[in-house]
Amino acid sequence: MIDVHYWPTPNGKKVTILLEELGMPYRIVPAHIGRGDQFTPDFLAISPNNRMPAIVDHEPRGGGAPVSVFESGAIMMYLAEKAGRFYPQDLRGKAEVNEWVIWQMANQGPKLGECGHFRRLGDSQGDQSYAVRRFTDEANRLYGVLNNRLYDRHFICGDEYTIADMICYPWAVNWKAHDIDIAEFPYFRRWLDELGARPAVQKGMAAGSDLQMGDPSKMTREEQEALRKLLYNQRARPVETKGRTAWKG
Ligand SMILES: N[C@@H](CCC(=O)N[C@@H](CS)C(=O)NCC(=O)O)C(=O)O
Repeated sequence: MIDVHYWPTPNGKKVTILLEELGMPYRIVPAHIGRGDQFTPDFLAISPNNRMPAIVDHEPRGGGAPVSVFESGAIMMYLAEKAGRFYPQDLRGKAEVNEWVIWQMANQGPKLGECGHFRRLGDSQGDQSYAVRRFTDEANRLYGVLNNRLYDRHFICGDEYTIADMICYPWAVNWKAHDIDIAEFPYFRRWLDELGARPAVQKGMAAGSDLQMGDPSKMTREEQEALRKLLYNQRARPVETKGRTAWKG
């Protein structure tokens, strides 16, 4: 059984899509990021960057103690490797899938995340026009990278549907929020439609839809400000010393 520490965001849905595609049994453990669950000692022990998703595999290959993994890209690699599916293991095939998984983690996820953030912000924190333009241009560039890639390929890494496709899908699907004119990217659209028709993708995308952050427009000003601070004004945390022995060299 796999525990998925999860909140229904694009980064979380990458993992539930893969688990649904694999038909691997899993249990959602809600990590309510608007309430601060990501800062609890138990969560930080498996995900020291205070971000979900994270998994705990209670039946790792070869037995032994449970294995925890954080960072969605590492989770996708771990699960696909365990199942022996959606992740070619030959030298060339693996290098190519790795490239696109890392592309997603280092480019598509962070840049589209910032694009959405600044576009949603409005002017409550001052003029954001430079940031909005910067990240909307980056979003456009990145949709173009996928569109170009999919011109002469069925899937991102060729004929085979892999974790590279699954990891890109939950971010790509939000193209409207990134001010993308989808007509500009027909090869990307063909891929998006094909993935969106897969029952496992639909189930993975719907996972945890009963988990609700709460509508910010229905919150008091104090509640809105507390949520903003919790998520958007994070600073370094003091080193946790309880139960740990300092490295002496
Ligand atoms: N690179 C990480 C990013 C994960 C991430 O940003 N998770 C967000 C939700 S989508 C989160 O946990 N946020 C909590 C916080 O900001 O404190 C991954 O792909 O796993």
